[in-house]
Amino acid sequence: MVRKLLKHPAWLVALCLAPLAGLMAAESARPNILVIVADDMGFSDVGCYGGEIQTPNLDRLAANGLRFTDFYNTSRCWASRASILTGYYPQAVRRDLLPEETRGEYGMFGRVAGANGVRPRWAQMLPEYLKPQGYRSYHSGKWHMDGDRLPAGFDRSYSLEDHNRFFNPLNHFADDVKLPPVEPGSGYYSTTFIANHAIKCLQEHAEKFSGQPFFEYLCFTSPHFPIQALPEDIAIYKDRYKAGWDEIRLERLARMKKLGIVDCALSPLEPETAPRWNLTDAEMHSQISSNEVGHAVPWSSLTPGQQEFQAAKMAVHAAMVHRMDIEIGRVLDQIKAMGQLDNTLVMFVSDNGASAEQILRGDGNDPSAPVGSAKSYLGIGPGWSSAANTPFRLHKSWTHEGGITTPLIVHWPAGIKPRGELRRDPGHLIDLVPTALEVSGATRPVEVAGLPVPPLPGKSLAPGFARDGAVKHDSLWFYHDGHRAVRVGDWKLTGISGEQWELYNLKDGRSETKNLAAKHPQKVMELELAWLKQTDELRRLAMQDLPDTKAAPAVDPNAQKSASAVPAPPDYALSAARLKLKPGFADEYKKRHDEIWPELSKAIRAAGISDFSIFLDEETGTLFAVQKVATTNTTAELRKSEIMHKWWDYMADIMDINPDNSPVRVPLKQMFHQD
Ligand SMILES: [Ca+2]
Repeated sequence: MVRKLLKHPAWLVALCLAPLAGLMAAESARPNILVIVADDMGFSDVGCYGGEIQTPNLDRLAANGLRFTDFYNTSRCWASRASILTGYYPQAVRRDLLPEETRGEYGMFGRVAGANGVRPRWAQMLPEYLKPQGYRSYHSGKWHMDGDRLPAGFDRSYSLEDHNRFFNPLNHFADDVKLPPVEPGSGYYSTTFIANHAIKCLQEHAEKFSGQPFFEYLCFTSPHFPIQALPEDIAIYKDRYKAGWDEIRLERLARMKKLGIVDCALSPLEPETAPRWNLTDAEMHSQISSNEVGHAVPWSSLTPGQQEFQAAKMAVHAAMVHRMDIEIGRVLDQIKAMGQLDNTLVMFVSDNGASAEQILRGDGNDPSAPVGSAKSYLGIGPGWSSAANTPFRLHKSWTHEGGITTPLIVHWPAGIKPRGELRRDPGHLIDLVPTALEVSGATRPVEVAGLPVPPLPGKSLAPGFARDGAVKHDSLWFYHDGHRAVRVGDWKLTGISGEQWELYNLKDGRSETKNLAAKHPQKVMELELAWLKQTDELRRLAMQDLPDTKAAPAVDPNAQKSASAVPAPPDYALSAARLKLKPGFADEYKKRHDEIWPELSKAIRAAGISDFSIFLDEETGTLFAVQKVATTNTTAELRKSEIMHKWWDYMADIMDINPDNSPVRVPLKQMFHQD
């Protein structure tokens, strides 16, 4: 019989509410808030980050505000939106998958998580927090969250839920009510329509609610694939990209260095790496064009026909960003006409890096349709995605810098004195909610529906408005689709799914070309532990309102379909340590565990070890320490990377014993889970 004797207290993310000292004068204590989100836009696409695309409106915001150079998203659409709106890492609110769940939509012992995940009730969205401060909230554009907009606290919403058609969407909603599909050729273009909706909301606000502040959440679907743009915008760029992606990357890097955005070498192209769900080359050639290219190969290796086709695609990408900037300008003009531009906190970000995806959805691709027109369905592919993410490595969905870095332009003349400065403090989309809370004076409830509301992991950026170096995170954590990373100061540990960790000192260059993992194994271990701790904590948060695993939904053995869709919890956990005890110790331990535990837990906490439980097997007189991160399907993966061995040695060291020198599998049915 195994009896649970000890349970460690949960490891908590540090409470990160910024000091109120960063607040500006009373008159700007309740600024309007405008969050603008681009979709799949690369780090260096806009002009003020080194791009050749004309973005005068964003450039003007940057010149009169701030640009952050080391700001991060989550590398994927829905995950980033969860962070922007809730302030949590997406995994904490079941809006992205944890390591054991990478191959399916069902995690958390049968609860849906990921792109279709449902937030815990405590994970409210920003409008709910702003409402008591008198804010009215408007949403215009992409949503990609669970639930509808009005129940989340928005007063008005235009939700575009068709990610395949820029000219004739089938699925879109006004104030959560479905609208009729748009007829092809009716003059609709989503980027313009989304801005029109925002302007309409702001006009109504000026008419009826001018005494109240507003929060406008403006989410464009540009330049996400399928690349589709207005012919007049495409015409501006039709010859611009004939020089090819290698040349554009060099041009961009030169401008970025001049602007002070980065100071590093250009990462090499990675021809072997493309999204695993992309069409094969053969499929691309038969279904799209014989001139389609599925890999980031040198531009000079392309045929003239390929070069022409590829240059035409990038002209559409540029046109999409170009039009988005024009529409942002129109929204800003409306705010200016209301006399509110000075006291509106504008924050512009991209939800992930540029995308290398080349797939077919929606109505598919008509090979006879002009590139970028309504009937074409194209993605820019890995070559141009690498250019859009200059000078960084890889693309949307990876956790190398190209996937997770976003521009952040902040503009708020009434609240930010510096003009045109750069901010190098690393930050993350989880910081936007704390920032909005601080500038608005809003607070969050301590409890929702009887459930405690966990502290936010992000930091308010407000102290950074005055000076660089004022916003410090202990660490920033990343996980998506098997790729993972953690950044602590200038150090970054990152890994491609199924591959070894890579270690970089970003101070030496953010292009991640010099892997220091072999040179600094201690640093690898230190950062790995930081990543594991955070992973553990996010799992705890995601599951804290779920039933105990013993009460997980039963899998009907006769229902094969259901059994495969909702996997049962894993049968075994890998014990990090197995301690052979002297005879008689079991009884003594049981009697005295209340006094032994405080000492033991103190030592464990001091060593920085996170979630685990200790179990006593009375029959064999064995003490097991089971690290919670290992109670998953990823045990094999973790063991491969030798994480378990490190934990094991760590435990042995702390507890001053000699562990049995082999990992042991503990049947879960013999264990009592944490509640
Ligand atoms: Ca996206």
